[in-house]
Amino acid sequence: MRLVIVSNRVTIPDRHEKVMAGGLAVALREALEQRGGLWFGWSGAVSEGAPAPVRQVEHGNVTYAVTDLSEAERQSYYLGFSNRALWPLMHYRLGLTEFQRSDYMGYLGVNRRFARALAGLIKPDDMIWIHDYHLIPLAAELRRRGVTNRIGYFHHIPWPAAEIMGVLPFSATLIRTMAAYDLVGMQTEVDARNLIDGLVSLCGARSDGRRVRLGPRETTVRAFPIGIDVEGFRRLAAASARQATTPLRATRESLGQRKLVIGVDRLDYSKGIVQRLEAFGEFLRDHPEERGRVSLLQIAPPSRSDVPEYADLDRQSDEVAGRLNAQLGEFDWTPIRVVKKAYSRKALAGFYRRAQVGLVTPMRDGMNLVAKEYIAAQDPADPGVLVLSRFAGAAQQMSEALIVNPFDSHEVAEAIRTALAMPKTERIRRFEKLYAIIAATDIDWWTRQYLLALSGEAGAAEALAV
Ligand code: ADQ
Repeated sequence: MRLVIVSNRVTIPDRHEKVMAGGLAVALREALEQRGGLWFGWSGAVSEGAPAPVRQVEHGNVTYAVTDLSEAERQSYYLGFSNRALWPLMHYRLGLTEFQRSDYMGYLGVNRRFARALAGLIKPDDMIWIHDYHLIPLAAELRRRGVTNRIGYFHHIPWPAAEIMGVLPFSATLIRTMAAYDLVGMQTEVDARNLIDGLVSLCGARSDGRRVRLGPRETTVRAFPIGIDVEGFRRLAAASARQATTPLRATRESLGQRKLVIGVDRLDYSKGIVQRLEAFGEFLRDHPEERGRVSLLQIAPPSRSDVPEYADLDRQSDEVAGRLNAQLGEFDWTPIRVVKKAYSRKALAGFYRRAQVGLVTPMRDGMNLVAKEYIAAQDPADPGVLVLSRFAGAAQQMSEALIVNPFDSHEVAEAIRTALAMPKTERIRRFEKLYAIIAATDIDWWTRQYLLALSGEAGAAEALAV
């Protein structure tokens, strides 16, 4: 069966591309290249003159089919409903959730247009795999056009409790469209349960464990925790440590013997970057003996800069880092370095490996691939320690990390101290367990599991579960 992937953004690879931020893009490209197929979605460009045509580009065994959005569509579907309503709501940030009826109409309009374009590209036995919150109603729109193929959906971000989802106007109408899928994949069991509860309590569905019946259709809702290419990333990190690429060598030279704590995130309020900087400041204030001995490197490339809440965060993170550096720094020591740019996978792997502590403290996160990348990049003979938010989906699997509540800056500060002081034997013990779990549930495992379940071989998929 040919695989058709649909996601909001499609980046057609070019030979010179070195830098790629965004967990979704990284994970999917790897999956599709292994199998071949079609990848459909927004080109990332804006053009007027509706409806925008679909352009197709062949690249290896993958066909990329992309369409532009009009500026009005970008505003309503992408910036408005997806990123100012669904994103904050699904990350439990009710105070940041901005609902506009016209944005919702734009969101439905783009999903309808995508369905129309996609229906013409689908072959009878294609298996369709749709990704993420931008495209929730896409399967319902495809079904309306008579598409009977197996259609799956994977939700990369948290799915909140029904009480939270119920805040969204039209939530029942939107959630109901989930029943058009044969399989819905969530990052964690909690997310899966929340969706089932929502379908039952807001839409009147009936459920029997993982299966939900709404009208004539039956949908399976299950957790498939996403993984990374662990072995590939481990090799990159080892090579990066040997070769000392330019940014890495410069970091080494500028740090000297100092220890390094690292944070790597898109600049997004869900990632808890400002809270993390404050917690690091608290750690230095509470433990003055550590001053001058350790620095925090926060790598945070800006994203969604034309959403006002992101521009605020950009300013706020500069202010907090500047204030803490001014209060705590010395002429020859800068406590916090914030670098707002993207790096190659190899440079990133090298940074992780050089860092004694990986600080992954989102306020809420679907999974968080950085937690897994940090572990994959460690030197097994002298590994660093992962400090991980209990509100990242990754915490469900990675219980040997130091698990913290990111809302409690004192707890995070103490975890940094514990991590820096942890004896090597304990570091190795924790690392080995963490590495084993991320290696057993890597990106190959994830795609295999999901596609087995979507193709109807659910029994086989269950047998693979760990
Ligand atoms: P994201 O919110 O983008 O993904 P995450 O899972 O952490 O979050 O993935 C970020 C990716 O971007 C990582 O692979 C990281 O290496 C890369 N990246 C970040 N900063 C970078 C930089 N400066 N230079 C280069 N690369 C950088 C969403 C959900 C997550 C979920 C993923 C996958 O929000 O919860 O884990 O999808 O499902």
